[in-house]
Amino acid sequence: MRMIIICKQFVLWIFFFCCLPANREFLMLCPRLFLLINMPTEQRKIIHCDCDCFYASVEMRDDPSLRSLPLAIGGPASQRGVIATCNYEAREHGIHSAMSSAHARRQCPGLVILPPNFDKYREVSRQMREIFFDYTELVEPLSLDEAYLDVTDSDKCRGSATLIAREIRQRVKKELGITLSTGVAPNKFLAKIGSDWNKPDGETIILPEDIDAFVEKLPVKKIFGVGKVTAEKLHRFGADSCGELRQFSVFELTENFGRFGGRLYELCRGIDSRPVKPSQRRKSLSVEHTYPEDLPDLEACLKQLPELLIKLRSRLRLVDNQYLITKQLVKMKFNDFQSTTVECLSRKPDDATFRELMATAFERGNLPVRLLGVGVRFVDLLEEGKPEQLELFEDK
Ligand code: TTP
Ligand code: MG
Ligand code: MG
Repeated sequence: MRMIIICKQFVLWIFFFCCLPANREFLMLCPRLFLLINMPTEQRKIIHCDCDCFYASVEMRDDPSLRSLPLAIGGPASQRGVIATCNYEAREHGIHSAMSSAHARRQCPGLVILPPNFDKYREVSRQMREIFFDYTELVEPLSLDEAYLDVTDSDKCRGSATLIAREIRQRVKKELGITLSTGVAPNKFLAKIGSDWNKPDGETIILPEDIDAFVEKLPVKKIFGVGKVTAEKLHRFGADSCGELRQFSVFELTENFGRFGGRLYELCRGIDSRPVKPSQRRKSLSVEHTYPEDLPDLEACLKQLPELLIKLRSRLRLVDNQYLITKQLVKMKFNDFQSTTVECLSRKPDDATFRELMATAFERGNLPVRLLGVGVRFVDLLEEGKPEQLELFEDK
């Protein structure tokens, strides 16, 4: 099947190049050919996830008294600082990213400005990626707070991208204490627009049959790569919406916008064939649980271990066989919010060692426990270039 598709693309490209110099008018009359060539060969299911006011959300989670206040994260107003982000409360006062802190303070005198804590944001980002990896290995992070997921072949949530996105939002809220918005669509372009469409804590689902109507009304400014200058140029052309942009041929657009013209021609029709490119593969896999009531002692923690290990095993079975386990670990967060991770070298993680690691972790804090995690670290055999079977651990 894949061979047939590749051959189809190949034949179409040859045809396209033969026609190009000889008969431009032919292709002008035949724009469908251009689309046919650039059309993705299979129907994809892409989810774009983006956290809501990310840095501010993490700070509000750790200090809920900030929730009702206009809050910004950035450099101090007294030292020519700049706002990195702000919560939605502050946005109502006109505060936004990249604004000078001094200006923001003048505009909203009650604004609380906190310095960023990048270590904390990186940790939340890592935990969020672990959640994404439970649904697919095809995760392409774009920044700390956003990523594309290709869930075309995922059998989680009965294979429904809509349900996967919903479950991810629920899990991020419950396990990490922050909200995120998602866009579900057949391609990256539309999924990214979708995640921004109903922010905060929102979802947008764009089904293949809805693409045409959705994109037609979309302002050209929403197309990535269309900045102020291009938007003004397009406005002079009489194209403020994607629907209006469709009246121009691919040649008119490339003549006026260079290579980007071809992209514009596709995007204003909702076509984007870029694949999700996982830029980094997972380095660990863990299962964590925050308990509604603190676990008072080590015995109570050990009682939770079997359930955590069942979940860990089932997730390990889902990852492909190109990882080699090198370590096993236990994570513990105490009721004073201090957390600790204890790990040891291990090719075949076993329950007895998990119990020992848990005891060591508990001794470090000796306080009631609010979160427990168990996991493994990997060597990525694809990177090492020597595929080897993943070893699932056995009970001892
Ligand atoms: P964004 O996802 O662009 O913004 P956001 O998550 O704060 O808000 P939204 O709900 O609109 O998605 O960026 C993610 C983080 O990156 C943001 O929390 C802070 C940081 N950032 C900067 O440091 N400078 C900037 O100019 C922007 C836009 C973001
Ligand atoms: Mg964001
Ligand atoms: Mg973002």
